[in-house]
Amino acid sequence: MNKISIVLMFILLSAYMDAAAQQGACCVELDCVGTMTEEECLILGGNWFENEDCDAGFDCESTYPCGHYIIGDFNGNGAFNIADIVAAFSKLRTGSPDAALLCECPPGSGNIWAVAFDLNGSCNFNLADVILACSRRLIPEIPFYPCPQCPPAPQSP
Ligand SMILES: [Ca+2]
Ligand SMILES: [Ca+2]
Repeated sequence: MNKISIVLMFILLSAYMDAAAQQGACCVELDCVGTMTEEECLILGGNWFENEDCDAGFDCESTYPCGHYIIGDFNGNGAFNIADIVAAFSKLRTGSPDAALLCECPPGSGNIWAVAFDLNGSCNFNLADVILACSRRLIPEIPFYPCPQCPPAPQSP
């Protein structure tokens, strides 16, 4: 091995060590459990956010878009209307389109689904939700219930 390749290896190795030592915030479920390397965070089963710091008040909940939706808003345009019902029904019948917001719910469960279109609080999306949405078009008083484990955040005024 000549000198150049030894130097090159050293540069590559130090770059690798730098990358490995990069610190970030580690969110396990929605708790910021510490500031560490990506590898350490993965061992804990967390999600890692480069250059963020738990001690500086990094908010894991802000990384979870599933708290920010309007119930019934399948297509993600910010309101519930007939287009959402059509899209949701089409998804059940033909497999598309996907909901605008697909969320892992409960957080950390690995179960990713159309959380905004769970209207009966059953924590899944199926024909019962579409039927409830149709009923609501006819009788506006019919309430929607979000999945209790992944409710939408209160709307800011
Ligand atoms: Ca909509
Ligand atoms: Ca449901």
